[in-house]
Amino acid sequence: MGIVNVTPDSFSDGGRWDTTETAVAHGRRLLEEGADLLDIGGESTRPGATRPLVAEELDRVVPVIEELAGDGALVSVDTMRAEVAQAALAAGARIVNDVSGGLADPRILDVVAAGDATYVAMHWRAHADRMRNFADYSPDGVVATVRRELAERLDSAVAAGVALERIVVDPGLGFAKQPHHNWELLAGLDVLRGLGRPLLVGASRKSFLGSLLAEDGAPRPVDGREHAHAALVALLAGRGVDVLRVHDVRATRDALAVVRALGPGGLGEPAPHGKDEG
Ligand code: PMM
Repeated sequence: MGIVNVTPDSFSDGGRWDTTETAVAHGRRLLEEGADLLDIGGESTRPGATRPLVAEELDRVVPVIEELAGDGALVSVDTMRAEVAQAALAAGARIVNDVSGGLADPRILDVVAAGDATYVAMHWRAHADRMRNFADYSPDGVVATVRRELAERLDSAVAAGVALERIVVDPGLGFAKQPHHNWELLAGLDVLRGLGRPLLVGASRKSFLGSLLAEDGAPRPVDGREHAHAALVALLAGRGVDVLRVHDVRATRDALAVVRALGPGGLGEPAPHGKDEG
C-alpha cells in the first residue's frame, strides 16, 4: 500500500504532494514502482496536529481519488470521517482506512457497510493533539491491550453491518505509543493474528525508527529511515503481515524480492535458480 498524503503538514511528507496534480503524479509513480494499492489521505495524524475542516479534507482527497481510481488503481481513503468516506467511495475508492477504528465518527461504519467496502480498523485512542496522554498500557501490557481493544473495534464494526471478512486490523504504530510499545507490538504480531483477520502494518518513516537510529540524542531525520524500514519489512514478511503501508515502495519491493529469493520461511516460492549458478 503506497501512501499519498495530500496534506500540508504530515510528519513524513507534509507539503510534498498537497495539490491534486502533484498527488496524482506521486500516486502514479508509486504504482510504477510496484504498489498494489494506494492510500489517499487528507488529514495529518502527526502528534500534535490540528484537524482540517471536513470541506478541506474533501477538497484534498476527492479529486485525487477520482483520477487514480479512474486510472484503474485500487484506492483506499485514509479518513476518520463518515462524510469523507462516503464521498471517497462515490469517487471510486474501495477501501476505507480508518485510523480510529470507528471511534472518531461511528457513522463511518454505516457508510462502509452500505458501500460494501473493505475496512481497515486501526488501534487508536485519541486525536493527534492529545494522543501522547494515552500511551499507558498497564496492567496487561501493550500487546494484550491492543488485541483486546481491536477485538472491540471488530465487534462494533460487525454490529454496524460491516462483513467480518471485509475487515483488516492494524496495531497503529506511533498512535498513542511510546517507541518501545511499537517494538513490542511488532514482536507480538502473532498475538494480533489471533484475531483471525488480515494484518496491516504501517512503520514507514515513523519516529520510533528515528529514535532507534538517533545519534547524540538527535533522532534520525525522516529521510534517513528507509534502510531500517526495509530491514523491518524483510523480517515482517515471514510473520504473516498481509499489507505494508509504505512511503518507499521501491525499497519495500526490493526487500520482499530478497525474502522471496531466499525461499521457504519467506514470503512465497523460491526464485528459480539456473543450473549453472551453483
Ligand atoms: N499511519 C499514518 C496514517 N495512516 N493508517 C493505517 N492504517 N496505519 C498506520 O500506521 C497509519 C495510517 C501516519 O503515518 P504517515 O504520516 O507516514 O502517513
